[in-house]
Parts: sequence; C-alpha cells; structure tokens
Amino acid sequence: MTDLQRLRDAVLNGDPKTSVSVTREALAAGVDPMELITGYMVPAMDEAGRRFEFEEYFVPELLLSARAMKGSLELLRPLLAAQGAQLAGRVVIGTVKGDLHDIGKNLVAAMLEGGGFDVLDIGADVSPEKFIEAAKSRNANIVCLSALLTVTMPAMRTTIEAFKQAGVREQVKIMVGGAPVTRQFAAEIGADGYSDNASTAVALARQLIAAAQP
Ligand code: B12
Repeated sequence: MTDLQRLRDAVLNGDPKTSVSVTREALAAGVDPMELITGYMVPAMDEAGRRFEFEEYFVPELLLSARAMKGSLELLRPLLAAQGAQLAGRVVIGTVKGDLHDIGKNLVAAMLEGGGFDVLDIGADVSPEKFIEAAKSRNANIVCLSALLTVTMPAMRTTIEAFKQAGVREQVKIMVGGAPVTRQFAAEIGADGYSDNASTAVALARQLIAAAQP
C-alpha cells in the first residue's frame, strides 16, 4: 500500500523525484488521479503558500514545490484527458498578463480535457491581444482567464474589455478563476462564470455551452 502522505510531503518539501515516484506507485496501485490531486498535492501547495505568508518559505522553496507538483501532474494529465471522450467544446485558457502562476491553470486545462473539451493552453503572462487572437483562430466557445495575484486581477477586466473593443465579446463565454478571484469580482468585470476549483470549472463550462445553444 502506497503511503500517500509521502506525496504531500514531497510536494511540500520540493522533492520532484519522490513526488513523481510516489505518484507512479499510487497509479500502479489503482489510486484515482483526482484523489492524488485534491487529497495530497493541492493541500501541499496550500501549506507552501501558508509558510510563504508567514515567512517560513521564500520564492525558491515555492518554486521547488511547484516543480514537484508539476512533475506529478505531467504523469496525471494524460489519464485525466483519457477520461473524457466526445468533444464538448473548444476552450482557450491562459494566465493573465503580469502573472506567472500556472499550476491551477494547468489543472483546470487538464480537467477540461478530461471533460472532453478541446483545450488550447496559451501559457502564463498572456496579453489581451494574444487571448483574442487565439480565441479567433481557434473559433473558441470558451475563454478561461486565471490570476493568482491581487495585482493582476485588473488584467482580467482589461482582457474582457479588449474582447468588447475587438467586437468579439459575444462570440465567447469568459470564465475566470484563481485563488484571489471571487464570484462578486467575476460579476463586476462582466465575466460569464466563476469557479473556485478545477472540477466545478468543467461543470460550469458545460453549463455555459448548453446555455449558448439556440
Ligand atoms: C507556487 C506559487 C508561486 C510560484 C508559481 C510557480 C508556477 N509555475 O505556477 C512562484 C514561486 C513562481 C511564485 C511567484 C510569486 N508569488 Co506565488 N504562490 C504560489 C502558491 C504557493 C501556490 C499557487 C498554486 O499553484 N496553488 C495550487 C493551485 C492548484 O491552486 P490555484 O492556482 O488557486 O488554482 C485552483 C483554483 O484557484 C482554480 N482556478 C485557477 N485558475 C482558474 C481559472 C479558471 C477559469 C477557473 C474557472 C478556475 C481556476 O482551479 C485551480 C484548481 O483547483 C501561492 C499560495 C496559494 N496557496 O495559492 C502563492 C501566492 C499566489 N504567490 C504570491 C506572491 C506574492 C508571489 C510573488 C509576488 C512573490 C515575489 N515576491 O516574487 C511572485 C509573483 C510572480 C508573478 N509575476 O506571477 C501570493 C499572492 C498574494 C496576493 N494576494 O496577491 C500567494 C497567495 C502567497 C501568499 N500567501 O502570500 N508563486
């Protein structure tokens, strides 16, 4: 039996080698990938954030934790994607300008893929123009904006405004999320939807697509 606390510890201690090997062991033992993510990896990142807040951790420690989480996510991503079969819709996803946090965004992207969406991930620190260009070229139904910093939340508003200016706001549904984002903020900036985690993001995306059907 795999001791899954080792996965939490490995992410928290920024040890990618152990996090990847425990993830491999757990998958071989038949543990559900979502249990690994929500039960062990996300709580480890939350604890890393708490330590950072209390100045027990600094940026290098956060980076190591992020690297360990990413290493494990690489293994889980194809499994999450394989769970979804038919095409539910086309999504463009990215982290807004000025913001380099991409773990939550990657998780949402993986879950949407798992939910049967065709997902184009355009990375972090993405300008409004790049979001618009990608949404147009991909003929996207949904655009997902992620932000983890209070100082980059305004870039969500700017991005939505840019869709309006470009005359393409009505062609897409815009979903927003990330730790500091709230439902109220989402409503204020004119987003179509908000969710605070990757699983409900999939349900929300499905609802938005269904509501847009004539
Ligand atoms: C890892 C991390 C980093 C890493 C990022 C590595 C990477 N590749 O992502 C590094 C070290 C680079 C980093 C840098 C910084 N960070 Co940092 N970081 C974190 C940390 C610890 C974890 C974030 C994370 O990955 N969480 C795990 C994921 C799974 O959760 P999530 O992102 O919230 O995503 C979930 C939901 O929010 C939602 N979601 C996310 N996106 C979307 C999008 C949509 C559309 C939807 C529907 C849902 C959704 O679903 C996800 C899955 O369930 C947080 C603390 C925390 N607990 O949040 C601080 C934190 C976000 N960082 C913080 C700070 C201050 C910084 C720096 C400014 C530090 C510095 N002085 O340099 C820089 C900023 C760099 C920049 N320009 O972006 C602060 C932000 C404070 C604030 N309120 O603004 C935090 C909160 C730490 C703290 N407690 O002070 N950081």
